Amino acid sequence: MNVAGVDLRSDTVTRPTAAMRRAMAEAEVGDDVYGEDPTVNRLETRAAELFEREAALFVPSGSMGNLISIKLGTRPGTEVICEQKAHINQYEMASMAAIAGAFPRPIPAEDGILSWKQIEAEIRPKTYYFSQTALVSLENTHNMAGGTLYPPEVSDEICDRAHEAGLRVHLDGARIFNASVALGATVARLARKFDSVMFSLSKGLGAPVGSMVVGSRDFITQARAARKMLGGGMRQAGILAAAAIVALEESPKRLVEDHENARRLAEAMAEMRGVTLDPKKVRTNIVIFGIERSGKTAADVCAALAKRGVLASGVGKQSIRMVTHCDVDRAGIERVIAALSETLASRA
Ligand code: TLP
Repeated sequence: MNVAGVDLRSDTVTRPTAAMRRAMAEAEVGDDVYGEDPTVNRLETRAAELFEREAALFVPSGSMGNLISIKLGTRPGTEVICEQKAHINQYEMASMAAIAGAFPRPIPAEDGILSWKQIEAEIRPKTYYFSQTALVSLENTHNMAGGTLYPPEVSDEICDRAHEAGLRVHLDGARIFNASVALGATVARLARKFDSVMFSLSKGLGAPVGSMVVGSRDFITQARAARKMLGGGMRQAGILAAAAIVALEESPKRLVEDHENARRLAEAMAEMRGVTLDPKKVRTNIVIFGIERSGKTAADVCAALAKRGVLASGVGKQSIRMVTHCDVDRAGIERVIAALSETLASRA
C-alpha cells in the first residue's frame, strides 16, 4: 500500500511505531530455546501478570498459539466444538485435523456468539463408538461475525458448564484487548475461567510479530514443548519481544479510538444506498457489511476502492470487511467513506 492510501484489510497491517523500533534496536537478547532471552522472559512474565495467570509463552503467530492449545487440549480422534465462522475452523489450514488429529464440530451462531445450550446439544454421547468431545473453543471478539463480543456472563457459564461436563475450554482471544475496552472489563476478568488463552500482539496492539499463550505453569511447560515440535522455537526473539512489550503496555489504551472510527464508518455506511449493515452491532474495530442491494460483487467494489486508494477485503461474494487500527486516523476514515460512497454510486 502506498503511504497516501488507507489500508483497512486487517489490523495485522500496522507498522511498528518509533518507540517499538527503538526498543527493538536496543533489546537485550539471548537464546530463547535455552530460556536465556531476557526480553522474551520479561514479555512472558508481564503477559502472565496482566492475565493474572501462572505463565505465558511467546509464539510466532496466533494460528500456532491456537494449534498448540488445541493439540494439548485434545487427543487424536476427539472433537472440538467451535462457532462455524471461527478462525480455527475457517482460516487455520485445518491444522487441528492435519496436525492435532482433532475433528471440528462447528455450530453456526447468531453474531458468532455461542450459548451453553447450543454447545450442550452438540456434545457427543459418552458411548464407545462415538468420537468424544474434548474441547470447546470460543472467539472473543469474533472476527468474521464483525468483532462481536461475548457478554462475560455467557462465556463464564460456558466455561463452568463445560468443566462440569469434563471438557476443556480455549479462548481464541486474538482481539481480547478490544473486547476488554468495549466491555469495560480487564482481560484477566474476561479470560479467567478458560484453561488456555491465545491473544495476538500483532493485531490491534500493533506489534510487528507474535502472539501469546497464557495458562497454568504446567500447561505452559507443555506448550513450550509443543511449540518446539511445531518448529516455533525462536532464538534471539527478544528483538520481537521488545516491540511486543511496548505494544502490550501502550496500545490497549488507544483501542477506543479504533472502535470510534469503526462506529463512524458503520454509521456513515448505514446511510448509503446499497449497503446492508446494523451500525449498533459494530462495537469494536471490525465492520462487515453486505452489498447485495447494490447489485455489485465484493471483488468489483474492492477493486474500485483500491483505485481510490482504499484497501478492504471481500469476505463473501457480496460482503466486505474493513478493520480499523492504529495506522488509520479519522481523516483516513472520512476518505474511506467518500471512496465507498463514490464507488457504490458509480455505474461500473
Ligand atoms: N486473522 C486474520 C486472517 O487470518 C483472517 C485477520 O486478518 O483478521 N484468531 C483470530 C480471531 C484471528 O482473526 C486471526 C488472524 C488468528 C487467530 C490468527 O492469527 P495469526 O495471523 O497471527 O496466525
